[in-house]
Amino acid sequence: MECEWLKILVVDDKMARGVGANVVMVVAVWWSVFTATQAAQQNWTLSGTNLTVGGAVPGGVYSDLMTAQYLDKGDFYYRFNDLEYRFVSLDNWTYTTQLDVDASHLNHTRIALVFEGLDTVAEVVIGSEVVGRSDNMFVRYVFNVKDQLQEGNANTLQVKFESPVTYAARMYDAQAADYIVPPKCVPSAYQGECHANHIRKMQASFSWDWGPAFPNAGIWKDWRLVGWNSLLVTDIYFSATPSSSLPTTPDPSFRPGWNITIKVWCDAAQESGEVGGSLTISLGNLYSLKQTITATVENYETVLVSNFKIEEDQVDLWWPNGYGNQPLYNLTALWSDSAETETSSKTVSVGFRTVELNQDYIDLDNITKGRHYRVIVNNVTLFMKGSNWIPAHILPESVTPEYTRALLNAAAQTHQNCIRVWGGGIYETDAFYQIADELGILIWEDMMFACSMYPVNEDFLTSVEAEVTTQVRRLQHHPSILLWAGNNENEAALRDNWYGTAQNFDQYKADYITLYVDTIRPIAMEIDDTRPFVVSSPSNGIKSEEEGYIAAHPYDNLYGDVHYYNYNSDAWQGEPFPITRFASEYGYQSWPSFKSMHEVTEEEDWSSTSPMSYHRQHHPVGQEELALQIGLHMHLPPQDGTAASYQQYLYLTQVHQAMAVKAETEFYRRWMSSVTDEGEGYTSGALYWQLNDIWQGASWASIEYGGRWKMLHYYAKNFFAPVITSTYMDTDNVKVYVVSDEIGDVKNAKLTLKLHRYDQLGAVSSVDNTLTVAGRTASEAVSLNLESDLALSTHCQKDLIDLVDVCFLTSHLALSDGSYLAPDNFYLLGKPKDAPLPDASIQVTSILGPTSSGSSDWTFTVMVNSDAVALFVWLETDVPGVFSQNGFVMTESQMEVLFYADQETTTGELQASLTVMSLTDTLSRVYQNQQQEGLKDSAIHPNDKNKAIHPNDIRNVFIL
Ligand code: BMA
Repeated sequence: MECEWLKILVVDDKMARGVGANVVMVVAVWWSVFTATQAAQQNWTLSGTNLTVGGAVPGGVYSDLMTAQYLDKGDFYYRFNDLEYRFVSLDNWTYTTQLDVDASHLNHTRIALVFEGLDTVAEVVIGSEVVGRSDNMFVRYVFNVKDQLQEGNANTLQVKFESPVTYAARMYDAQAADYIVPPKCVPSAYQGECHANHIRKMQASFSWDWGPAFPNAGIWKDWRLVGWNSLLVTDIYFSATPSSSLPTTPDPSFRPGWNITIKVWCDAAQESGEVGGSLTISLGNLYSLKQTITATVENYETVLVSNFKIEEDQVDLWWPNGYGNQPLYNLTALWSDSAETETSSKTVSVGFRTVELNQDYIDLDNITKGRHYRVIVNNVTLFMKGSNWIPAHILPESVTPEYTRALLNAAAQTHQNCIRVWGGGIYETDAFYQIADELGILIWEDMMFACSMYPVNEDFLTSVEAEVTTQVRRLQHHPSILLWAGNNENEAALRDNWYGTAQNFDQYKADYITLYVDTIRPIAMEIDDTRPFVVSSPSNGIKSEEEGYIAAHPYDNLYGDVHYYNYNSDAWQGEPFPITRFASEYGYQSWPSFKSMHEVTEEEDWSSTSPMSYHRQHHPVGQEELALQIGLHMHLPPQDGTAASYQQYLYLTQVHQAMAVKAETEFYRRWMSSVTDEGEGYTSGALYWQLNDIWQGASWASIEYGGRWKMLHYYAKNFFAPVITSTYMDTDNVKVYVVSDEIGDVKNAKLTLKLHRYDQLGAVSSVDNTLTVAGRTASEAVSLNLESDLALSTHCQKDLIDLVDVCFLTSHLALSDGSYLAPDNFYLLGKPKDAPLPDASIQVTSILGPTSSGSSDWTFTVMVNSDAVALFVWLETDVPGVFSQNGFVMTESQMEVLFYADQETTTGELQASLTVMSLTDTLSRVYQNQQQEGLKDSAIHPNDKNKAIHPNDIRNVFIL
């Protein structure tokens, strides 16, 4: 046969959508049925009961029905549409297309349909013959179809999806005939579907405590029909070990040699036996070698191996964000058959770094003090600063690489160097990890198992084996991936009987070990021997393993990581947070801005107690906890159905969240380099829960759905800064810590602590200290007595108000030349609700720009003026972009803030929608309401000591 040489690009979703070009899979084969472009342009229909519409592949049923306007009640996230549209997930859906095949195509040894992802339970049919089945959203399926195809376009391909909800229920019932694998269902507050743990699908698609249920179906990743005679390159493994030890202090000029191992996984045209050909490996312009290889094929697969060395001084180290650059090198594996008539190749980008999760005893002379849980990159112990990632949309097809990049950029801009991909979502897109590689964000990668027990029948385990194989092979080469973790919270759930497993503990424990220890772990470690595997998060790490994988106290502060949530005590004042080795989850809820809520609500919804607010609050008693937390420090405005009071409520939730997570994160950073006599301390990481939102609702996120920064995200920019000051009260003493993640020491730094009165601009007194800021150390810089050192009673008298309610502190750390070494920080000695907070009048007095800065080509300088001290000053605009700071405290009459617009913007456009508010606005509202309601005589301004309590004041509801 005459050979037609078709060089085609078969690309992952990132490439298809035009993002960065580093991970490009190039398949040049003798013949291929569809190029990527053809595959993408192939027409599909989607059919359900009594309905046929156009289908998009890759895509999903919900989106197709929306495009076809069959879903006619508006946006997916509008009001109660998650319930309105739930019927979609209860139906079965079929995608259909016609495959046009030339006679010449049919001669190839193997012809296969390759699906990078099918969501989830489907039968793949050509004509009337079933060619394959899927039951796992995370598996790459390759179905042989040579015998089912015929010449011409009469090849009808159907992918028939069963409702994920009914399938999960069927599996649950079948399992329950033996014993129940709980939880039976999510809490009713989730408004979700049951039995997500019985289907290998995004667990959160059945609902979570921050998101809706949209159990989707569809061909959610790329697919192709391909014919070949030899090998197709599918994935590349990359291992680089330094040939000499790295220094423990980073030295940019140190560029060691590396021992490299490459493995190339291939799909073979034949089922078994030997295949001859050549493998060419090229690594940037550093290395290229063609080797002749005879590969042994088993079950249509083979792996090709190549070892080589990179000499010294050839490559730069890849560093996490904040510690250096992220050089990436293109690695290409090219297979050619012996006759050199058929080739297949793939290019990925790789980086040179080492990672270790160190669990040494902290004190070899006293091992009861426990073990470290610290991340060592390139031989340097680094504090992990970051957050937890959930899916960026409930429908994966709705997430663009641009949006992913915006979210990860926002993490990098706030000094985050580690993000945990949480186990109830998806193994993220290629674009996600590529962007993380580029930004230097280490990825703690959970396997997708969360908050449940899971079945361990043969079918389930077989499916999980394929899942782990698919995903670890796909992702292994990314320098950003720090570790694999088996599951989210299932060790703790089992130990603490979250789902009523105690009566049959031994059974569930055995199942747990079967799934994570005996099935997932060996596969992951066999494929990827370059990074650690931990069985669960939280866990005690090695200690959990020693205790048979279900530790007696999985939340032990002396071992492993901890998830910590407490909504009932006073987080602002540093309630007793755990002195853990690694805080991998902690957080507090808030609501998104009014601008976000406005998009999906109607006026009748604008109250914290409206049915809509409860509908979007999936965390049981979350609204009450939020009210309690706000009431501890501020005044909850009466919810009178007006936009203003609702807006103030939303704002207060964000203030509360920002302050609480600030206090907790500073606490963890303060414990970085010290330890108690019992061994608590040496905290090595703080990953707050959670970075991003899935929709507009109450959640722990610091970034709203759509990308708008909440106050917490602005605070993260400060509390994760490389060097911070952190103040707290230890009985009568004010302690100021300086925490530095910098590698080197900084001499002659000047720390200034200022005392301020709420009713007076400027400081009333201040204390200076000169110090050396030690690198990668947290230490107490000063300890001052409020009375003797800061003369509290001299400066902070006012009527009958407590001294600590009249004054507050700010801290400043500067270099000897006066420039800032750390962001300014503040510490409230008392509670704002008890403070004589003046009615500040805050104005934006000028907007200058735009100019070009490193952050944006449209950077504006916004001057904010106030006639009085103001807390939590909050700027908002409709123009997409971020401020240099927000939610700040004004102690001077003027503040300069930069605004970085995402798009071309004029001063007029920015000015038109720019608003400013502060805590005073919520206080005066309480006051006004008291007056309106005839409480004038008894109602004193809430700033005054003898204030009356407003009927809606939270103090009437809760005993504090
Ligand atoms: C954690 C997570 C999630 C949850 C969050 C907030 O424990 O693992 O399951 O969304 O708490 O409740």
